[in-house]
Amino acid sequence: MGYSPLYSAERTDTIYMSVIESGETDTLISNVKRSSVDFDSMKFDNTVFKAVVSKNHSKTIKGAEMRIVLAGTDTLLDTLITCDFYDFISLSEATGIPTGLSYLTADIYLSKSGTLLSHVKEYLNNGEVIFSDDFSSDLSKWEYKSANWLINANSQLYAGADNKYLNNMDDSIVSNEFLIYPGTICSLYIDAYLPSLEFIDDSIPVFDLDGLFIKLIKDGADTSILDFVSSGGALSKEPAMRIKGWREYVFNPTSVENANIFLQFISDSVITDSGVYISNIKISPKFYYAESTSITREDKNVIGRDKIKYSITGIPGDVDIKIITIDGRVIKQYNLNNAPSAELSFSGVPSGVYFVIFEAGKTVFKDKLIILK
Ligand SMILES: [Ca+2]
Repeated sequence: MGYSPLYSAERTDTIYMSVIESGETDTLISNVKRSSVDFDSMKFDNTVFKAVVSKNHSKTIKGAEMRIVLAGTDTLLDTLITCDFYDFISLSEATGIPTGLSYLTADIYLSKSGTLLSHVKEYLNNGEVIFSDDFSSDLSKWEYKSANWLINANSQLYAGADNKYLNNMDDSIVSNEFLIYPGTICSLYIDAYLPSLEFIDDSIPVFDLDGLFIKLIKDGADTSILDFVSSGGALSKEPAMRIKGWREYVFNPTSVENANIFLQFISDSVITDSGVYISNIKISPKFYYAESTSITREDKNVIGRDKIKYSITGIPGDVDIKIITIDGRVIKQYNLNNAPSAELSFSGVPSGVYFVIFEAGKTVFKDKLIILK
């Protein structure tokens, strides 16, 4: 039997081959595993973008071309790395400052000889928790509820009355709308007391009749069940079952979508217990950026320098800069608008101690310099 082996070191980790014996002729099966890449970690704090990218197999991709694009309304970073791709590629790149965006996207394009092998897109939000409620005050973060949803004295949300649930309940509560990103993590802290088994006529055990559905609504229509915290299940010796702790769900929409959390408590017509209490809900993005503010002098050593450079990050708008003497005289003044850096001239300034004051709204930064000439 003659055949040409498939050779594609860049696209595959291993080519699995097997022969199926079918009597008269043999059939050769090959299984080609495609290379794919993913972000292991990603950190973006509006001055620098740091990422570690790995692939799904251990085969080295020689001469890999990896393009990474970070974009908001404008492209903040578009970099091409050409290298032999061993286990991982890490990069650290200076970036611009995003303003007023609800999200950024980060793309990896992995190519070899102009052929795209893998593309992955991730979303970064602006560091805010997407949705959270600790039920410490009211239900203002919820846009709809049927009767029987209450917050108790321990700041727990539950369905029922007087810290117990009732028979024949079917009560829903829907959160305000929020944005979800691929990889968004939803955490709920639950403390539940439910009958472990329910008996009808003292003889027949019945499972899963009372409990809380946790659902996700996407774009106001598409509802999926994340969990059902319910009675029954384990054959416990205890008449009541306790479920306590954080429960975590990962949302993976294909792009940024509007969503709501939908809680629905149901019970049958016999046997009740305390019920399901929720003390915290947190929904956070997988990746986010933090808008940090800093003014940094680029050189520690200022001896013999006529010009001193500062880099400014995360301060949009006007920045007033004053150079003052130790006795408070303003000797130079500058005004910058949205500048990423400032170069201050000390030409003609005699040796001595000076303060450089940066003011931008509430942000004040002071630097002390000893000028020696
Ligand atoms: Ca029941």
